[in-house]
Amino acid sequence: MTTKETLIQKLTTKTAKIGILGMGYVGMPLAVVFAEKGFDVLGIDPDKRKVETFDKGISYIQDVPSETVARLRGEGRLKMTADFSALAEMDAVSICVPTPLRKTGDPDMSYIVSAAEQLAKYVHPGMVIVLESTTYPGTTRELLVPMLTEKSGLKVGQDLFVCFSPERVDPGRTDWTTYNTPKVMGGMTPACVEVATAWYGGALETVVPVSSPEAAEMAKLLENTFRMINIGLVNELAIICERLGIDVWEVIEAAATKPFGFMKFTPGPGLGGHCIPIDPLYLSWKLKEMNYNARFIELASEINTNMPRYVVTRVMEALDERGKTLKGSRILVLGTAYKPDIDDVRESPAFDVIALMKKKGALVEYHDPYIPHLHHEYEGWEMHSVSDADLLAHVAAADAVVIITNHKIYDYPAILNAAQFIFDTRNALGKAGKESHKVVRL
Ligand code: SAJ
Repeated sequence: MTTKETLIQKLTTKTAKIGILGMGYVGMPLAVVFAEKGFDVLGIDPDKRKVETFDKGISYIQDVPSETVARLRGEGRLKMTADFSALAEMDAVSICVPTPLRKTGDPDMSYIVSAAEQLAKYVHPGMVIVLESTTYPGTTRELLVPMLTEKSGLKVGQDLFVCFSPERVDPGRTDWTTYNTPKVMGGMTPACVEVATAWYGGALETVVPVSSPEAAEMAKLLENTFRMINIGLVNELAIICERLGIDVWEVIEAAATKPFGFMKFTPGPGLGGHCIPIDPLYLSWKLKEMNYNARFIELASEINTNMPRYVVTRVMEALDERGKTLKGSRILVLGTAYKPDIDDVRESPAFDVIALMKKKGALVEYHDPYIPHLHHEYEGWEMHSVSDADLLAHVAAADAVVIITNHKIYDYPAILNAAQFIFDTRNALGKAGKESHKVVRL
């Protein structure tokens, strides 16, 4: 049997040893899916605290229950280590490491590079490697493969099989999971796709092969750039409607009654999260290298990035109309997570709104039931959430309440009743907000 046939046999009989490099919000759910389907899985992560927590049978990932971790660990089907040398024993490895932005706004490829450096030490014939981290088109072919083959001399498509398969994990979502979300798979060669499909197809519901790693890398960027640009569109629509004296929320609801050819997005105080604000900039960065300026992406990103400043300007204008200045006013920000009903603040526009209002002399507090503490990475300030028990008292005392994140858990009628004035960036108050003289909406 050829190397490929032997590896496919190990994968289809689930005797292959699976390594997941990077056990975060992508790697851990993927490791669990493979282990649940009968593979022998080893999670490899340099963060010893993650390994220690795992070894106590505790999950540190919101979407993976601790009982699942404890059970799979107890059955010996899922283990974790911080020791990269374990890669030498692996037949199949998924790379699920972060791809953030540097402070300069350029892609930070350091996690992929260090993962590839570790893998290069232990890569061997009869191994399949799948990169899942969102990145610019060309990363697999131009960066990962050379690092894996230059020293080892392995031949891709013969004794080493390499693919790109974009992660589509949406933390907190329960309808679409790692198991049932279709998985795009782009291989360096047809044999690579065949091997990776034999592997992932044995655990996930649907694998969608494409012709190259670049096609798979670009598919992911299209998915999230599509969202970022459309959010930018409705954010600009909110600015336009305000100037025209038209209710943008009514306009969007009306447009959303169109059963085809339209997809609803809603305006907000800006773009948060570790995907939408970041992924499109990986694409525009790559294109700049080729002297092509992705104007759509740049413009939408500019509009989204400016939304926090626009919100603060609108709050200033609304206070002015009420005979108050932002300087010296008590402001209560409601909701600082980057989207409703989760405990993640990464890139949250709340940071920008709060920082801008502080700079203008406002006395800013916040409440978020999911975010007890805020630390501004660049400006260094720290804040603690107002307690749930004191929330309504602080609402009443504030010259302006600014709703940034519309968590479902809030008692909006009580907040509306207690407040002097509310600036609602999410239409969280709905019809009651539209009809109240105490409320201005984005
Ligand atoms: N946002 C708006 N208006 C909208 C939608 C989102 O202002 O109409 C804002 C959110 O408040 C947030 C940011 O954009 O600050 C991103 O929101 P998101 O709903 O896109 O949530 P994310 O960042 O968690 O995106 C993830 C992505 N999943 C993956 O990359 C695997 C994205 O592709 C999903 O479509 C999205 O979840 C989802 O649908 O929940």
